Amino acid sequence: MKSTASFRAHKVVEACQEIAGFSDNPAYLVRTYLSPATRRVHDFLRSWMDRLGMRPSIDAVGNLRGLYPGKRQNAGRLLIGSHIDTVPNAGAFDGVLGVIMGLALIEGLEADRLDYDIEIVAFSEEEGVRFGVPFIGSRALIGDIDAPLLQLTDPRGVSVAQAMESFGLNLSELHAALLNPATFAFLEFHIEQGPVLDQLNAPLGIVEAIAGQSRYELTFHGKANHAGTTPMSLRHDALTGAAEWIGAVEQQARITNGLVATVGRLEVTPGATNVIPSEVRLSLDLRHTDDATRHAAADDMEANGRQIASTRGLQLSLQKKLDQPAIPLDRGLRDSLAAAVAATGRDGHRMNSGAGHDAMVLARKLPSAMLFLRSPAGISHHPDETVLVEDVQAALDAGLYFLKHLNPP
Ligand code: HGY
Ligand code: MN
Ligand code: MN
Ligand code: MN
Repeated sequence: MKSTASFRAHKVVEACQEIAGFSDNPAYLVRTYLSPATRRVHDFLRSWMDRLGMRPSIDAVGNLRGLYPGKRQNAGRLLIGSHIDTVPNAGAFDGVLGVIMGLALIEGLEADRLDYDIEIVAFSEEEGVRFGVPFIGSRALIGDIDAPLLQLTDPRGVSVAQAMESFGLNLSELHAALLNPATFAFLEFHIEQGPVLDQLNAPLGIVEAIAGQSRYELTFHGKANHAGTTPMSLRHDALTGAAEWIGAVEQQARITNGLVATVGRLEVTPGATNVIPSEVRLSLDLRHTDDATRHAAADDMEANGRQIASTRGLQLSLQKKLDQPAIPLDRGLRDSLAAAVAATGRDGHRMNSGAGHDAMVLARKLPSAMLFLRSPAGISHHPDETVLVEDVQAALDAGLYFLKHLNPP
């Protein structure tokens, strides 16, 4: 007979796997901001929240939120949550695990209702896939939704504001999406999405700081011409220019300690076998836990891009899409998480996060903490992304201990 804790851990994994079936594409898991599959996740979570008496509601940007009141008035509120959108060809646990963990912890309290309230939030957008900028969900809680963001358009030309309206959201209610003033902390459970815990054979990680991230869109402009008649010396090939630059970016990241650089998206125009590419649009994603290092690397890479472009008779245009500062998480909460992990007999590894998370947005306004669960084989943003049931159980045990020993300010 499985123990209640083990039963609950299995239920968390099964819930994430069931939600992974709610996709915008039948061939692989992808769920972007306010897509049709989002509603199915909302329905799944809403019925769970209803069973817990949490009166779920959807805020002005599509976050699903539910409140589990404490037994004392004015004892403050702890926010727990993560995101329910995904990257294309995603795994089943990135984001949604942090929402399900919150609900499972509330169930784990059983009769032990806490003094303070717990609010669970399923952030509607964190990855930035549909509109190119991340964290629309969590930014609404700190009042960081501005007109330029609402005017961004997706590849079909639909703006953020139009997407919200078609989803039935009411932008005039943006103020109501702000953090409740009684909220004293934010806690996000998340898979590590990297190899560190797996290599240490450690189940849990306490996140000290989250790396800053820069996102750019670059376009190399060249000249289309006939692939068969144009001598190599007379070409202005946008793709070979971009390729030279991408190789240099990789080389610079390899020699800069702690820097990671990724060109994840590349579009070639006109994209015909027998035409020299006239234009290449590509993305650049830079991460580092030190902002000055990240900014210096970005400046170097831009300068090198311009140099390559001018040598090859190309033009380079570059647009900064995101500059998210690195952010330390709350020392007190980190220590309480470490104590909770130790008290439940596991070792928690203190580490930084190379991935961005909603906690880095909330941490701008609120003491925030993250507990990582091991990513077997360090795989994420991929269908093979998974978690170990025993690590989910370890996180639930530590999470319950943390909740019961948390003293609101
Ligand atoms: O890109 C990231 O770091 C996160 O997975 N959104
Ligand atoms: Mn992700
Ligand atoms: Mn995530
Ligand atoms: Mn996150």
